[in-house]
Amino acid sequence: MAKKYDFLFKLLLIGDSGVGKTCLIIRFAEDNFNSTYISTIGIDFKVKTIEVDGKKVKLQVWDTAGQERFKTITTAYYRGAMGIILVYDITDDKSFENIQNWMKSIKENASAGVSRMLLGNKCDIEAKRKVSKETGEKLAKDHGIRFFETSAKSNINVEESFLALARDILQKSSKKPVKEQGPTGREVKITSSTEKKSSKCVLL
Ligand SMILES: Nc1nc2c(ncn2[C@@H]2O[C@H](COP(=O)(O)OP(=O)(O)OP(=O)(O)O)[C@@H](O)[C@H]2O)c(=O)[nH]1
Ligand SMILES: *[C@@H]1O[C@H](CO)[C@@H](O)[C@H](O)[C@H]1NC(C)=O
Ligand SMILES: *[C@@H]1O[C@H](CO)[C@@H](O)[C@H](O)[C@H]1NC(C)=O
Ligand SMILES: [Mg+2]
Repeated sequence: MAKKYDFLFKLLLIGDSGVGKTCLIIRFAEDNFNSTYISTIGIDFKVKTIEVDGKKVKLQVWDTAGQERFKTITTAYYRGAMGIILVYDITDDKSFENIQNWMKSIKENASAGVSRMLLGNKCDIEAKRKVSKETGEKLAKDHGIRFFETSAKSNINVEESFLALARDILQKSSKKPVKEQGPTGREVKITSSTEKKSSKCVLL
């Protein structure tokens, strides 16, 4: 039997409580959205296998609780991550200001070579926007990392952003295919049927 994947990457999502980390992961892994808010307790993960430049890449995506009381548990997972996705909510100034603190947490607790990416989520709610796209872009540029505005609800830039991060990690790690099976989970192979949704926050 052919091996199921060539690479296994561990990704981690961090950011304030309520910014939409869990919804982004559910949109990415299951292509679903449910507006009922169930705040994450501690840590959780989902897996999805995607194809990046002809390679099968299994992504193990760790979802962290944004609530302060879980900080000790969640920071313990930073070290094993190859990619860390920082998420804020474009309708919530405070969540954007806190990105600084999340960056500091990465510096203190993650591996030195970790790939980072910044996401401004909930870009479907333009009427309540507090953080301009330019402000988000500038912060990402200052840190030399990728930036996307996303919507887990309207499915904007979710797959695109995960794919971009996976590609960055793939290009960094090169030539280290995994030999054995990782933890079991749902394997979903996606084909590149990336249909572009027209929206103000689509980055071209
Ligand atoms: N309009 C809109 N609402 C969203 C979007 N993503 C998430 N939400 C809503 O925001 C709320 C919080 O989403 P979660 O994904 O649970 O937030 P979280 O970052 O995982 O929060 P914690 O688990 O507490 O850290 C829920 O009510 C979601 O329905 C989005 O893209 N657009
Ligand atoms: C959304 O999630 C809640 C809580 O799990 C559930 O009760 C509800 O039925 C879900 N809604 C839909 C449309 O699936
Ligand atoms: C994260 O970093 C802080 C500051 O260096 C340290 O006190 C804490 O123990 C670290 N946490 C983990 C889980 O390593
Ligand atoms: Mg959550």
